[in-house]
Amino acid sequence: MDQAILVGLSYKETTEETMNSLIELEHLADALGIKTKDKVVQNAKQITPRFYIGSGKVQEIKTMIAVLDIDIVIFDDTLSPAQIKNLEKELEVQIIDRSFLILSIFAERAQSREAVLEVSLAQKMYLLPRLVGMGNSLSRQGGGSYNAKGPGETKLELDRRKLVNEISFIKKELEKIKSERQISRQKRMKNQIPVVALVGYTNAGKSSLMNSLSRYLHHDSEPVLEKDMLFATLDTKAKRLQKENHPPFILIDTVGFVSKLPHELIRSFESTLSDVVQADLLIHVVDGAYFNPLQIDTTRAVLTEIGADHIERLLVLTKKEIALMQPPVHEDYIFVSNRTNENIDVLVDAIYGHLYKQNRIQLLRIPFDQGQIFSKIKENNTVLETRYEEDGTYVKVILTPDQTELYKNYLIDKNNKTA
Ligand SMILES: Nc1nc2c(ncn2[C@@H]2O[C@H](COP(=O)(O)OP(=O)(O)OP(=O)(O)O)[C@@H](O)[C@H]2O)c(=O)[nH]1
Ligand SMILES: [Mg+2]
Repeated sequence: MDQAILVGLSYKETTEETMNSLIELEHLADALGIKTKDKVVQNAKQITPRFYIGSGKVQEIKTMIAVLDIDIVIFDDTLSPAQIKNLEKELEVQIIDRSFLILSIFAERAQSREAVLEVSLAQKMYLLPRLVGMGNSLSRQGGGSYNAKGPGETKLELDRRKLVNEISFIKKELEKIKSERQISRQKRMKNQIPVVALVGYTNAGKSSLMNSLSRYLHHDSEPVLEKDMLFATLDTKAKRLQKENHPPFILIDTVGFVSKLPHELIRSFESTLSDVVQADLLIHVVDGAYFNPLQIDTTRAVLTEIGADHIERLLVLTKKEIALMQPPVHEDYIFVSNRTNENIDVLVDAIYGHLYKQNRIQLLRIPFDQGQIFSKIKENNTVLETRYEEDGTYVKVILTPDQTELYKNYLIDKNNKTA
């Protein structure tokens, strides 16, 4: 097992914030099987260009490396290629930064072809600007089959060109997958089934919530993977759920967020995250037992970055049955347990409330020879009252605006009442 020292520089944030960030970094390292032996925080007014931290601190870390038998030093922020090189030379151990760590976890977890491509794209985009001055360390990771060496070309130029080619190849492959995704989304739109996406910090309980909603709504599909692990979910899973006598909705589970998520990742996960951007409603899932308000802020920041901040949001806290107190959240939320199913019913009602705010109670008259219309309405809507008369079946039912348009020929009561 590799042993590491974690290093944070506190210059924009408080020492406490930097320390919290290092605790999270420890979890990230742990996810890769790297053991944290110690954490170092330096308070400074600015970054030291040569080593990122001050040279006195570098010497201190050098001593710790010898004493603690350290293999890796992990920095909480993104280092420049030159800083990595200088630190490597001075400390004689592997130097990595937070982005590299997160990218490595994603690479380890990726399973589907799409996720593998997305992660690989992010890693290559991360590497590209770091090629300069990293000739040596890159050749460790490169090793492709390019032998068409032009005259006078250096290894570096070749590596660079190879990387650029690979990046454009992966982008094209992802485009293809994206267009298939677009088609299935169009199909969904055509059926006008609203989409609800689960978003939130990694390990908050999104996949577990998808499973408890599926259980509650008697959806007999395979449960999705829920696991006490950072970034358990990398692929998008969609399920069509429906409460009895209610219209269906599509529920989407996708990748979790973390603070300082590398931009390369956000960019390469664009097509996966586009499901989130297209959703009609977001369920922002927050860990209610190990509550940390920073995780709410982080999720919001990522949502803004991917352009999903305009979508309506429902705040849901999980792990109610083990929470020791009511978390200090200054807005409305639903506190659920995926273990005991407490308040899952409340959440379902809230989802319907949000999706169908514009629903109205309508009175329809359906002629007897149109039985199939009546069956369809019964299947997808809340029927409040049914009366059989000479000229047909009278149905009092809650309709969406689209359905009202669809059934306008059967409408009796033109004065809409709010559902
Ligand atoms: N006690 C308790 N544990 C829960 C609850 N909800 C989720 N968990 C646990 O929390 C851990 C993380 O749950 P996941 O559903 O995998 O979390 P996620 O948000 O999908 O995480 P990523 O896919 O990694 O982003 C798992 O060990 C779950 O069993 C809950 O209501 N109560
Ligand atoms: Mg998950």
